[in-house]
Amino acid sequence: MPDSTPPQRGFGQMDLGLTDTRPKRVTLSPGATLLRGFALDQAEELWRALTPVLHAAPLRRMLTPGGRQMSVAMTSCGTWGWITDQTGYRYTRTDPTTQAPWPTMPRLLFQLASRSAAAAGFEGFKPNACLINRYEAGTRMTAHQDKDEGDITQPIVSVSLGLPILFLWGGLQRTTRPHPILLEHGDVLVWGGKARLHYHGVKPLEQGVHPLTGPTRFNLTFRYVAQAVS
Ligand code: MD3
Ligand code: FE
Repeated sequence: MPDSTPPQRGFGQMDLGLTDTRPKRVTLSPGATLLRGFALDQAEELWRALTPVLHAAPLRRMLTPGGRQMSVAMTSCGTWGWITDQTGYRYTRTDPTTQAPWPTMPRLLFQLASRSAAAAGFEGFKPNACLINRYEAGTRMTAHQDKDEGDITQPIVSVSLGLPILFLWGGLQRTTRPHPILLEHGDVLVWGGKARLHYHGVKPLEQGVHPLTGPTRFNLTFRYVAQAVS
């Protein structure tokens, strides 16, 4: 006789009312897809892959064209890296800090970005730039558009690691009131089509400690840069 009694549940499976029932995939607006936890099972590997990149191209707080120091610390890997200084925003092939080419984009990162884009309907995404943003308590990013890539038909893929943050999703005009979206460790966002030129930013990071990243949040944004100078 087959035994139909359900298996005894250990504490490991006990439902304490904490089961995450939120949808794994959310369309925020046409072209913008949140893939909750898409990078979760690779988070530690991603973190390990970042270590040599951060060694070769140290995080730095750059100056905006207006002369203000950004609160986000940044660096890049891939063929192109995004920089800002008093002369403007642009992508370069070399790191102005080390004057060396930006570190190679680790295969694991490239593949995650490409798989994420495909999962959101953008097949064949081949990012050639990865901007790495580090947030500490109080770090924020004011509303902006990403339009330095020279090809807005290509999506941008963003991967969140570490402490959670409130992302602010705006409209095509800076004045549209943004709506807040919680971004957590392992979440992936894909922005393409109509969403590609929406204004966006993040609220100041709240204090906390994450088991992988400590008191910080990292965000990786994968881009395809078509035309650039220097
Ligand atoms: C929507 N980074 O690096 S990620 C950025 O959390 C940037 O570090 C934020 O905005 C961060 O430029 C937000 C989500 C994101 C990234 C790029 C986008 C949303 C986007 C490009 C177009 C539209
Ligand atoms: Fe952005």
